[in-house]
Amino acid sequence: MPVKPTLMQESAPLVGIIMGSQSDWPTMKHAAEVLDALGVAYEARIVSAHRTPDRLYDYAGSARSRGLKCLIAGAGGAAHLPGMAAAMTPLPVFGVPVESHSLKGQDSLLSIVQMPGGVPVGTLAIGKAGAINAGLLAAGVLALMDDALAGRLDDWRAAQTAGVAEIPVTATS
Ligand code: RP5
Repeated sequence: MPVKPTLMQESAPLVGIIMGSQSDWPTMKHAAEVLDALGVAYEARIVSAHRTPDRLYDYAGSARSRGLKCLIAGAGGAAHLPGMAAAMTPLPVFGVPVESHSLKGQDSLLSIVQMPGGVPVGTLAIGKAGAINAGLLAAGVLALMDDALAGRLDDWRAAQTAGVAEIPVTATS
């Protein structure tokens, strides 16, 4: 099966999307899609706290100096990635608990959310909703300093509101 590479954007990335495994991408791609829709430059990388600790050290340690403004980190199971990233960068880190097979992501959620005071990870919902909202939060942070992006975010929210029907319908099969 042909492999579709992650979208590479022209401008320098402002958001780093990292995940512990290729298997996290079907979840984390939803954060990328939100950033694409809002015109926010990002990069996506597989960086495992357990399997590639040196890559994590290099990535998180250089994130700010490379111009990134925040990180979105997704992992499942014993999900140390967001917390370890937060330990090594002062950038805001948004953690996405990826749904695991055995415990349905409750393990991921608890291992990401229970950070000690002083090393924050802004933890989102388990799975797709969390990834989408991490993308929106990252965009919201950047929009504080970018009026054009703030306008695009307003438009995105208005479109979402306009897309909600007032009257429910029964689907025909
Ligand atoms: C974690 O282990 C990853 O974030 C992933 O969610 C989980 C399973 O990884 P794979 O065994 O599918 O590579 O580190």
